[in-house]
Amino acid sequence: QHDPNNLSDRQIMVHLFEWKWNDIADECERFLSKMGFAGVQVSPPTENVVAWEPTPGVKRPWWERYQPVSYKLNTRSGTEQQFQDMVNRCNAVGVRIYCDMVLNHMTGDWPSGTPATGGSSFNTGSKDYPAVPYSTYDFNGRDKCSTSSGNIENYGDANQVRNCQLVGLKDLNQGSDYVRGKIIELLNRLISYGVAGFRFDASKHMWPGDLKAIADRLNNLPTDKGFPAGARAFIYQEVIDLGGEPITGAEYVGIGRVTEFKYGKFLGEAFRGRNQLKYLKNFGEGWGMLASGNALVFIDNHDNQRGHGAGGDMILTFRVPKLYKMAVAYMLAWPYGFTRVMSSYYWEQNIVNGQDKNDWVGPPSDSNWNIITPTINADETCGSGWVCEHRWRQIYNMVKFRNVVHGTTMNDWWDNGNNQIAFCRGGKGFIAINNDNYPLQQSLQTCLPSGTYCDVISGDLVNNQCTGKSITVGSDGKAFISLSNAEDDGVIAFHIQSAI
Ligand code: AAO
Repeated sequence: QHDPNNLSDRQIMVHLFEWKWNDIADECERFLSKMGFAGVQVSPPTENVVAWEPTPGVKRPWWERYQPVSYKLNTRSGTEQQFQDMVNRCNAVGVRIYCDMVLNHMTGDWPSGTPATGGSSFNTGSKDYPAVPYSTYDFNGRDKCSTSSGNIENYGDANQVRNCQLVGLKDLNQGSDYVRGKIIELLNRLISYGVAGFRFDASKHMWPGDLKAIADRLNNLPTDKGFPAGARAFIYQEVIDLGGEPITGAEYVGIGRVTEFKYGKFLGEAFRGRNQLKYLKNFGEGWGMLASGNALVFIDNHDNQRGHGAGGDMILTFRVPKLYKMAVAYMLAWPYGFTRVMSSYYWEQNIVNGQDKNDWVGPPSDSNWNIITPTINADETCGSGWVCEHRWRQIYNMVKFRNVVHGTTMNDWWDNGNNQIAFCRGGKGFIAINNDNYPLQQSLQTCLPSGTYCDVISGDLVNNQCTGKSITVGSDGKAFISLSNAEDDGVIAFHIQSAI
């Protein structure tokens, strides 16, 4: 189902990667609701392996959460009780919770006695996960996977990709009624708590027919948690499709939305100068991407911001802040897909031969490896190792922009033939971006009523005054836009609610 079950005036989700449930509940109440965020993608809630030191020097990596041991809701993010409390508190302020669900597999190989975050035991040699329970019969075996390693060796072979192990992770057989039943039971439990939707991790590695059978048997969202009668869980599936492989995202659009990885890669290329911004005039379907209503889009995700997944070195992240804020602003102003904003923690990179040796580093944590609560600075930004891109003014003000212009189409496109662009949204909002190495100085058609507007990138509208730049729109709808390439930000944006 493609509808995020969002309030109609809230159109953006944020991925609070590795946040604790209590902290997310606080964030819903003190910030996300106020700023108009529709929902939060939370890290996998299911019990996972405790990866003390899988290889020397690697301790409690973030990726341990993608190795489930059971369907108990006990992780470094908190307990089942805390999870339920978060869902209730966020729903109460109109912010939805979307869970990252690892349904394709269980753990990789671990020595016996390896602990799990909820205290469950498991045996990877015999593929026993008694806390679910799953046993060896519930996994794809030699009958289905023909590679000598038992792992996916060739993404050109769709059968391998679905029936063999992804990087050694024990591959559940979603074709089995029993496995389907366990997965459905888990998802329905989350739905009963008030969860509004799911990210299906590693969907490429599951058969679309199996996912459809599972999705069809989910319960309606509960009316006693505030959802309208008959509402269905939102589903978005992680399928990396950059072209060139037999499995396509299009195979999955009947079930729900699909992560459109071309989006962030193409924008990365454009803003990094491998392409020109003028070509973004028809960004979306015109670029060979999924239909807008089938796409979940983002600039970076938790994988490709650290070299996992897909997109390579073209992906923009918080480490190139000026370009990143420009790309996020473009995404949030552009009418395509349902948008997701990434919210990261910081880690020190150690690049050796083009690869980050620290790509495993987990979230900020104390000496007992408990995740630390983000601190909030006076200017709304985060501390204690949390980057919180969603709390950067240039980003949260564009969240508001997207909400304000929602329902309109793009009009009055302008470009200078290179990397200066501007466009309007149906009389409600205007944006200009300068990614050339010279100033933008131009009188442009804005589509907004005459008046004075605050630029929401350099500042805010406070007490009927602009704390940053202001822009005057004349009776002809034109405004003089001045945006130097030397400024901190390469964007000017304003909308009807930033009018003085
Ligand atoms: C960890 C260790 C492993 C160990 C394993 C088992 O790192 O060394 O073997 O445990 O003990 C995360 C981490 C993994 C981690 C795993 C489990 O990223 O490192 O393994 O948790 O703890 C594929 C999948 C995609 C997946 C992505 C990372 O298709 O689903 O790999 N993403 C999700 C999650 C992710 C998570 C998992 C799945 C597993 O978001 O966080 O893994 O739950 C091609 C294919 C893609 C494929 C990539 C990477 O992409 O098309 O489908 O993604 O390769 O293998 C160009 C191409 C592009 C290509 C890309 C990379 O960009 O155009 O198509 O190059 O070659």
